[in-house]
Amino acid sequence: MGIREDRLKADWEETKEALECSGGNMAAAARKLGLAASTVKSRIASHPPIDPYPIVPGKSVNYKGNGAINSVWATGKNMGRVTPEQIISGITDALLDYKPPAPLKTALKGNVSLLGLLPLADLHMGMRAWNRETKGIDWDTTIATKKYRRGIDSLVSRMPRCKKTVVLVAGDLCHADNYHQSTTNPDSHHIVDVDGRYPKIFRASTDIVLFSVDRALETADEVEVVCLPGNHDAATMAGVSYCLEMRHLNNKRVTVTNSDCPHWFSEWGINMLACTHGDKLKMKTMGAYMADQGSEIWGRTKARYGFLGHLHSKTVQSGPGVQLEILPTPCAPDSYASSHGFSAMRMFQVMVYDKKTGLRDTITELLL
Ligand SMILES: [Mn+2]
Repeated sequence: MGIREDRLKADWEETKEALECSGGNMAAAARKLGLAASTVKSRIASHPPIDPYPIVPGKSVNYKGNGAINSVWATGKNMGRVTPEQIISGITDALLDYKPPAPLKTALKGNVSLLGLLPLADLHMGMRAWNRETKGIDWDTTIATKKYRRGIDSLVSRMPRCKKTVVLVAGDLCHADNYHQSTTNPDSHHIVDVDGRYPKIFRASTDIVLFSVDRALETADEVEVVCLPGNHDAATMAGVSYCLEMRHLNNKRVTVTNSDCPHWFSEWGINMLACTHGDKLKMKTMGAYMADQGSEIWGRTKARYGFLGHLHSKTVQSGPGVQLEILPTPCAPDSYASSHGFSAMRMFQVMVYDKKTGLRDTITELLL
């Protein structure tokens, strides 16, 4: 190293020391050295940074790329020299006491214990609604089919793999049960708002159940279709359930429980499941009816769930030994429903039951 280099090095050392002592203040460092500020500035500008992590007590310094001080501001605390190694060490120390949770045990070891329950409650296929009259949304068979299919697709795509899925047609699959545009009981004179001719309604009603069964077969080893009559569709349901039987006659993965009896009981491990449409057997007697007519299943099970349709508004009630639920409907209100103020949120839902632990999940899908 030559004399000039020695001199430059010595100049920088004294400048650096003065800067450090004056908190990085260039003017103060110049005064300390008895030099012009421009001289100190020039020494800084011509020298690369020596220490990338300078100690600046009580101050924070921002350096330019060439090592010159860009700005200095006071800090509330002297952080001292902090190197990347110290940062790494600090993080490591902080994590020493952290114990990560044990990996979750896979909830789905196989699928032997899960049952999916997909209710199709009060779909009222063939109903027609005019939004100016109902303040709801326009509704007809085409709209219903499109929205129902989309909703069922979304639900089934979120279901776990199940050993079995029950497609539970809980009554009122269609709106009018005959060519006279009335509900099932001709004496009720209940003429309803209908979209299209009866065969069109029958076909749309059958198709949406077939679609649901096909979808359910994608996530379950076996599918049971349960067809229960309602007050709008008792005759139609007999035909629809027979169509389903014929369609799946040779399919060992599908069984059909037809609509001969308006009540359904079933058992899945500790679970008792039951359903009726709810126009005749009401919620207040559903639990007692389950215990009476399903006494053997009731005796073997611990988690009991009874479902009803008809009222279109999701309602859950826990009674002695059983949880009862009125299923929601994805159907829009017609003029009758809207005039009575029936406007519950339209939705599908699917439940998943475990043989050993009962109700495990409820998955919902709003139809907006
Ligand atoms: Mn009904």
